[in-house]
Amino acid sequence: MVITNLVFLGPAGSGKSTLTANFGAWLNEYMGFRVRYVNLDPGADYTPYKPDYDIRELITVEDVMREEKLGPNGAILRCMDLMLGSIDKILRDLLNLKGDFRLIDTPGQMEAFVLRRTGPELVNRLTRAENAIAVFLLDLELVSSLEDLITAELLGLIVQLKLMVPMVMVLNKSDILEDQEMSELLSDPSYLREELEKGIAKGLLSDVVSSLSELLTYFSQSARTVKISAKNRLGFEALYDLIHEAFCVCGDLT
Ligand SMILES: Nc1nc2c(ncn2[C@@H]2O[C@H](COP(=O)(O)OP(=O)(O)O)[C@@H](O)[C@H]2O)c(=O)[nH]1
Ligand SMILES: [Mg+2]
Repeated sequence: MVITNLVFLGPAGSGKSTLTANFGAWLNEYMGFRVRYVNLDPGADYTPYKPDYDIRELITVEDVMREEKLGPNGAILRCMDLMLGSIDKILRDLLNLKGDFRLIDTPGQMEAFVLRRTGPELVNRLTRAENAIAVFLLDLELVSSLEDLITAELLGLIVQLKLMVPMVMVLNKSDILEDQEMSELLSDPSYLREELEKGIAKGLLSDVVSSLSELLTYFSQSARTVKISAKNRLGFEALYDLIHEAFCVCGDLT
């Protein structure tokens, strides 16, 4: 049986570590899968799961700050470069973790991982050796307007572009989403398109947004989206189905 690599990505605080822990527990308890946990965040104070591989055994933001006299932002970037320098060893250690699922938690500061070389290089190598599916998280608490939604979807598009792997988009913290209209917009891409067109017709949205809506129409068809609560373990079956579907494109989930 082939192992499935799930790489959890998303802005700081979107719930990557919580989802890694709780989706992992769900895969194990309800589906009977053997789950291996990977922490790639050298800045994590705490992980809500017990890592089978922990980058902090190699590099920590705290050590780099002290040894290289850097602030937290400089140190996380330096850590990414150090990780790139050790990428062969990191990959070897990851591939040695056998099981059904490898859940890979990434740095809180997504841009440090995704926009620099480390993230794309690691995911690319993982794909060449086995497979990888990106699980991109968005914090629903931060999405309260059409503009927020467009920004969020574009961010997802950038992640997909940088990593070039199948992606599942997860709208997290659905337990605190109160806005019904936003909820409909999120779950129905054709409704989103209609609302965008109405806004454009009324002159509320700029030409830029009009062009972007074309792009997002394509994107919302190609990206798979699911609403979940990482904290309350809601929507995990739908998430599993989407992952399964995405995996069937790139591998063989049996
Ligand atoms: N209400 C709610 N809070 C959540 C959920 N998922 C994560 N959180 C909270 O959001 C904060 C950031 O979560 P964390 O997993 O550390 O985010 P990360 O930076 O992406 O790893 C923590 O306080 C979590 O308890 C959720 O589904 N619902
Ligand atoms: Mg985290």
